[in-house]
Amino acid sequence: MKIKEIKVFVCSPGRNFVTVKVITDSDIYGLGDATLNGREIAVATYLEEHLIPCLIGRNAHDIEDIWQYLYRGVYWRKGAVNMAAIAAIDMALWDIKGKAANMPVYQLLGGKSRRAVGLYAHANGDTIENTLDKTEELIDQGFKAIRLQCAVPGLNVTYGVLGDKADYFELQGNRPLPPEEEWSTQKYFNMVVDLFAQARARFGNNIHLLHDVHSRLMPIESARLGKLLEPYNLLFLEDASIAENQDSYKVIRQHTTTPLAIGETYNTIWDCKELIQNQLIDYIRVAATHAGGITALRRIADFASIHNVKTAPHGAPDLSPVCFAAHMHLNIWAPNFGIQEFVGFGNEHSARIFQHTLTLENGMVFLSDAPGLGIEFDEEAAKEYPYKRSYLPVSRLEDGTVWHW
Ligand code: CS2
Ligand code: MG
Repeated sequence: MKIKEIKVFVCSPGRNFVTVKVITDSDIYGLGDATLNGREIAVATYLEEHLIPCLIGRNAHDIEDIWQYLYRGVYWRKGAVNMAAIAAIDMALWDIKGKAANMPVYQLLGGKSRRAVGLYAHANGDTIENTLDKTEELIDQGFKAIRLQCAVPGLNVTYGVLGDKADYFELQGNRPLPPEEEWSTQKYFNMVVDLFAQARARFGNNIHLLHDVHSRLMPIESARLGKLLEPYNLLFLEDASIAENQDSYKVIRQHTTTPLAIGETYNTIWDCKELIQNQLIDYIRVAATHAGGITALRRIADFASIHNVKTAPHGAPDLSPVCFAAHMHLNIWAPNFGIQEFVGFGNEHSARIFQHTLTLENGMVFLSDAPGLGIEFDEEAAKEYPYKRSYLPVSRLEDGTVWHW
């Protein structure tokens, strides 16, 4: 079964998505997600100019050889653009193999380890009260794990809290350039411990709570936050500090028993190797789209498993429904699966483009037995939503210093 053609689509049904369609000479095709938020066109061009010409005529069944050819066979390894492109091809080839075998991808990985996939939902609010009201709504909908994020009083904007803006396009106005957001660690500490104290007082201990720091703290500050949050029993604290220097997590780890999660920006196993093998984290959050596809995530999951680290794939709205479908197959299989981030199945516009076969019930996702990834892409509908330039915000301290995020 030879690869006949590969098409790349960039569409924007509320967010920009880069979708790859690998078509074979037996007319079975597969879909992959190559979305890199704020750098979408770089990946699309990289695919079209550099990768696709090398793939036409290859056997679509050779998933491993094609992965190695694109990763090891190329002098320039790793990198966000490169790995997103490899990931999309890899996902599409798994989709094709599943369709050819008439089996869902999770069967090819080894079958189900569980009935359904547990999720955590997001409660984002302008005030603590408002965040907790949203938490209550999610609990009423059946979610058993919720990530709480609240605007920091005294700062102009807090990431993830859009105020009166409908989305990031509206936040950027007619001037699509990176919005800037202030950060103050002191002001954040004044709010965040109170948020979790009030959440536990209101909801008790039968609900999982999580929090994303977006890497804004220095390691010793993360250690302090982890200690202060211990009484509120978080499922995990995400991206407490940057771990480009993976050793810095030792500082956090030696001070607190609050479980730690990281990985949504990682491109390869090498970005988290020391974190995992030294058991400095509890959850690895790599995404199939950004860390090299299903082939790479399966390898990271197995490596994590022998070090008691669970998987918790990134599930933000800038990963397309194709990536979400790929995560569901990995999650239902991985013996060391922890939890999946979930922000809904997308808006009415993206639902016209992507049709999935998943069902949501009581805070869990159930997979169908549709062959491959179980997702369809409507090329004609996608054309109605052309690409719109968009950026993630940049973070600065109150004195103007560019800060981590
Ligand atoms: C966030 C993301 O979902 C998360 O955990 O960190 O919203 C992240 O900021 C975006 O995916 C960036 O592209
Ligand atoms: Mg995050």
